[in-house]
Amino acid sequence: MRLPLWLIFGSLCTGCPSAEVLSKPLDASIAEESTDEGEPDPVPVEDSGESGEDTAPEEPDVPDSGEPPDSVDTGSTDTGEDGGTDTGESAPEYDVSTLRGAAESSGRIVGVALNTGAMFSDAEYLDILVSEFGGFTPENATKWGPLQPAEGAWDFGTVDEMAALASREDLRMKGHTLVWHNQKPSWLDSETDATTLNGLMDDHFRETLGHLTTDVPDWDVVNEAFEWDGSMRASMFRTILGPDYIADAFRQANLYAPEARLFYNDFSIEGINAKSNAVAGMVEAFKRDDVPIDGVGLQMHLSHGYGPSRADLKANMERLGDLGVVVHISEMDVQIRHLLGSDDERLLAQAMTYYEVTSACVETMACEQISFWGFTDRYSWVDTFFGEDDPLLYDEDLVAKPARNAVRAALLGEPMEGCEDSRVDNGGFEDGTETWEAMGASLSIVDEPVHGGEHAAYVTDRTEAWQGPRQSVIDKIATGMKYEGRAWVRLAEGAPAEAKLTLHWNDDLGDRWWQFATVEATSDGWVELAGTIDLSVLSVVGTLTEARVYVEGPGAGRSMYVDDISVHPVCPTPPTVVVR
Ligand SMILES: [Ca+2]
Ligand SMILES: [Ca+2]
Repeated sequence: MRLPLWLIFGSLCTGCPSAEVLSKPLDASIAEESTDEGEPDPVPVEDSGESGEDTAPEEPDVPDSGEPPDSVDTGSTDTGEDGGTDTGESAPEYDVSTLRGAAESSGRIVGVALNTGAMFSDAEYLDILVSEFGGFTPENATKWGPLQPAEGAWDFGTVDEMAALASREDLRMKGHTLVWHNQKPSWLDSETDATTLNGLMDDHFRETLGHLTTDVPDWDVVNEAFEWDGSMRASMFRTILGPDYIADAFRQANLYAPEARLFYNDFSIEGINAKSNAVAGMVEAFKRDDVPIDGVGLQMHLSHGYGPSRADLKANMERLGDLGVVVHISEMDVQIRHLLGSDDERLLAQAMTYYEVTSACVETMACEQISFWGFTDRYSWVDTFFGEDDPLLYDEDLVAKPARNAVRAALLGEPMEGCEDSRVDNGGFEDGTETWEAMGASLSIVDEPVHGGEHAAYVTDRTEAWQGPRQSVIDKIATGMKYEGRAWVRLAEGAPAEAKLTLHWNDDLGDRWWQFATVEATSDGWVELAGTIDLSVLSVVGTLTEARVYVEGPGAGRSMYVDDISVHPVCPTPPTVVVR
């Protein structure tokens, strides 16, 4: 229940980059801090299990990966042709109980990062992966370092196994990534000569793309080449080869894999900002200059409460689509360790972020694929790099979380679950005064007047305006959530007076109150109190020790009736699914 320091600083800094800036230094800033380690691999699980050299497993009896099946090539989707629909009568039946089927029902792919260690050691993991997902991206195995650990020596053992898996299970495999400033082989680091580096890139592209050919129909060619302000990252490639290295890499990749679709991939280009403007500008220039680019991957490493809005995501994906490329959400995960409150509610908050992003995808013609950077909290780079977290769709016991069900619901255009129940119990006082207290006043139950049901609360012996029915919600709410609070009030007698619906909580700043609804109550009839509690991630500082909802009324001596108090989470609007 402690707020991380970076969040506190974030809250104080008006000019700070928010959202993803704080949340997502994934491949990027982390690695920057350890630049000279040959492999600042951000994905610990794989490495801890088996480090680069020994990843090549025994050869099980899998099909020869040199013989790619048709299914790997095309899967169920066609390439970014806007407007293409394939839901005619001949459309296959989709098992929409799985994420894969739910995605395929609108012509999309749902993918996942495939963890090398887990692939070879965790059968339960692999069972879920092949039933839930329609594609995968090797988490590390197709990066330059793991593929070519020594100059001129390629190790395709692991990726051949992966290609065989893709073939066997009809999964679309996406290579990641040919050029990146991280996880490149350490022997490359000392290179300073442009001609030599060009030659080494050419070798790597030729061997890698030539070996995998149609096993891997999609490739991230260049990863993370831009900075926040839209300038180019001063990687060794940019520094040695000059600004045209990205276009050259796409041309080279196209030379050796003319059938493959080629992607640019980056983080914090999800919404419209200086960095995504630079990427859009690059795509536009590539299209103009006939540089072969087919798609853009938005990594989407998010921290709940800091991500771009659904409308912002859509606008960005649509403009990329208008430039003639498909869009993949390529590495999504959602950190929640900074959320305070009930664990169930924290997982619901996370599910909402997954739901919003998935909704943005299915509402956008250009969005073809949504992939997650792993699917189970058992294996995630987030915990090691940021601290214990639960960023993915399944928990550590491989049980589906609300996030998984939210993704499925959004893929199908269905409402998300979990927002139906009020976070206060017995809000209609049908079970007497159970769960309620009156903060020093007297609380009793009447059957006349009532607003709903058969009973209402009657508050008497009031000596303070704030005395009214109160209930703790500390076990039921969390930061990062938005709630709609409602209550009905009626004065027992006398002139009209204000009534309020209030949230009280205690954190490191002490006792804090938020009167989120106010109304003029009368003795003539019931009036409604209604308001929104936007319990953003910055609302609470430090440790949350109390949280209570209560109704305030007129001054001392005056009595009031209260009924139908509710606090409901506000759920995202279901998407209108655009079929590709
Ligand atoms: Ca965890
Ligand atoms: Ca009632």
